[in-house]
Amino acid sequence: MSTKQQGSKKDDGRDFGFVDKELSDAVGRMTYTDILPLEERGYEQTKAFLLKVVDLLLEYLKETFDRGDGVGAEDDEAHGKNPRRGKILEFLHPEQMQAALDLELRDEPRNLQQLVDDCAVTLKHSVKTGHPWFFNQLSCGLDVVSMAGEWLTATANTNMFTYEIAPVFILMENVVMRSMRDIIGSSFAHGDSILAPGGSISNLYAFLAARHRMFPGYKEKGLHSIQGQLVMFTSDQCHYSVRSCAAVCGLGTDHCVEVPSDDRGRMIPSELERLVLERKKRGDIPFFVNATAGTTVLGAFDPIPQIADICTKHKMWLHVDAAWGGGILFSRKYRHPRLTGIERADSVTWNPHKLMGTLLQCSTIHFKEDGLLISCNQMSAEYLFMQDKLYDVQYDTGDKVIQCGRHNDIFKLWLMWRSKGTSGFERQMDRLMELSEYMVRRMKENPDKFHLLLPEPEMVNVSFWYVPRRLRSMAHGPEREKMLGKITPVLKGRMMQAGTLMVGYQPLDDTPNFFRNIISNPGVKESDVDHLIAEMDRLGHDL
Ligand code: ABU
Repeated sequence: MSTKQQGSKKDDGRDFGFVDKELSDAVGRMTYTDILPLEERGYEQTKAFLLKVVDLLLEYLKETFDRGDGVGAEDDEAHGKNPRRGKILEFLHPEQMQAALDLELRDEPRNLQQLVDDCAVTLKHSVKTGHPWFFNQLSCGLDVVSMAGEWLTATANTNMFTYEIAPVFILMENVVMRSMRDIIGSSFAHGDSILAPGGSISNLYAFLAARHRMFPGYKEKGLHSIQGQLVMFTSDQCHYSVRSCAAVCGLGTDHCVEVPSDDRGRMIPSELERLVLERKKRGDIPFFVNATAGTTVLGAFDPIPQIADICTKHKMWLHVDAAWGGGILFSRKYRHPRLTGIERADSVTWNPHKLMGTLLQCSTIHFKEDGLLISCNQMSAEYLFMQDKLYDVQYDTGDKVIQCGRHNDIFKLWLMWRSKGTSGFERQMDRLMELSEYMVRRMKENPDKFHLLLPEPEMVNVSFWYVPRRLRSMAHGPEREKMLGKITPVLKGRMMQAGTLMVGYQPLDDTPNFFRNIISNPGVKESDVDHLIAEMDRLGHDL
């Protein structure tokens, strides 16, 4: 009798890769009650089950790095070529995916073989974001050491709020945060930092600390303790989370003033000062400026020194959102002028899960002033943060944040940093930037097919239109841009159907849809950029 559950015509994942997915009949028929933790003598069957899952993960890993030309070649001899080789995804529309998958939850337990099949089918239909032809998001790639760290983290399964239950991880967090602050600059050496669930929440922590620094009464007394309208400033190219701070913290988005940017997407400092003075004249209280170091679409760096001068003059908090561009701090070659002046900031957001390639998610927020986080956010929950514990309770970092439970995002970063050393990160940043320069060069060699929005990007964001044959002789201008803007999503759709390339696109203000290519995967090579150039042309020349 089959160990598979009956009555389903859904995809069972058995054709995922060439790994043997069969548990022995006896183990396959078992359920969760036969393995740990319910069956304390169930180690052997637990191990058999988990090893099968690990086999699937390794198969997925192999596919992730397979350009269709070698990884897993031994499989070709034994089984014939895997049709998924060289593919990032096999696209299905939501209703097709729904029809293919059995996702329903039932009253009765499923057996272990079914769970292995569930894992196979999940991996089979996932997008391989670590594939070198996935250029779609800011976070691309799959660092194997960081992944090993995430496996360990999942197994250790602890919460980061107290030293009591996360002693090693809390100490690692201290070491890594101190190292990151040292890299930001010596003015941050005696500051404070914390990991947060994403860059948006990191920016929120900066906002909360800035308000607390200027209006410490807000914590107890709330909005009425501030006599006047608080106003924050950010460029019109900033990440939307900055506006979200204004919405969730009681300012309202009307009081998050968008400062115009120049034609490269950088905040114009004279415009910032004009808008600050305008708001002051109205009687408002300008208190917070966000400078972006690496905007999401164009990869622009706001001019921090000039913005810092204005903040000093008008006594405003300077936050640098380097969620995206922070990794460049490692690079002596590219750090200046992009991040020059960052040490003058009061707070800095920096996401290792973006340019540094740490596994999702890993986001950090750093403060120049120590003590602010705890003073701003501490609620002294008696059941968690007792002051009479047997160890030094300053290591119970959980009371510095507005969350209670905090995921362990540090081990995968610490292990990755150990593996590369600081110099390895510097090499990685330089390589990503050089590859992006290579891509720009290749596009400039094909000006009939590719039109760059920024001929000299500051970051690994390369923004461009692909030009199909019929529009190549047309002079570039608003009319052609409008037509290219319509073609862009169609070409993206073809990429996804083919499964051989993924590049993001978006409109930007009045500019119609264009592609934004990101090289943040350290596994990308020049030949992958050549693949992108050729594949876009193969899929799009007739549009
Ligand atoms: N938080 C910004 C991520 C956007 C992107 O990956 O494209």
